[in-house]
Amino acid sequence: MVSTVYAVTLVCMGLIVAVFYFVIVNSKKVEADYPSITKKWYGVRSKWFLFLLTLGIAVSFVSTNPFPIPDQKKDYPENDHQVVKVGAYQWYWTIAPNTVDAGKPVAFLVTGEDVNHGFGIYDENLNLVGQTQAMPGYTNKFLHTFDKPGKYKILCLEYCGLAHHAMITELTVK
Ligand SMILES: [Cu+2]
Repeated sequence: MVSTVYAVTLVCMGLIVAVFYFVIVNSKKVEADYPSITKKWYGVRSKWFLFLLTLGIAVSFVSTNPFPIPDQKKDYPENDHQVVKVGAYQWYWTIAPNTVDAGKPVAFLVTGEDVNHGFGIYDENLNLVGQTQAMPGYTNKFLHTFDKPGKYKILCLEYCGLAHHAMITELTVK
């Protein structure tokens, strides 16, 4: 048994020595070939890089969409909108007036009266139309023009305590 182990060990050591020998001998040969290999593959590499760069720019260009929210300064000239004052409380909204006209810009002046809330406007299918933070001590202005008349829902978008889920009110767009 012991002699078998010795024999196997010797054979394995021999194999390892053979592998090292093979690698050392052949590495000298590869070193000699190196300039021709690098010349060829550096060329391939720079072409591949240019290809990926072009592809990246093209994909970015095609997949970039315009920012979905209109420019709050440029697209809404000062004093040319309906003003809606919004207060967020635990756990209800004050919203005055709660009826606005479609097709005319609306400025929501939003503040939090106790803790942080999130003012979120949803359409009848509960798709988010727009949102801003309702923060104590700040009045955030959110400008939006409603295209379609209907009953819009106001939901709180920031967890604000026990009855956060019940902070729902309605905005009518005529
Ligand atoms: Cu809330």
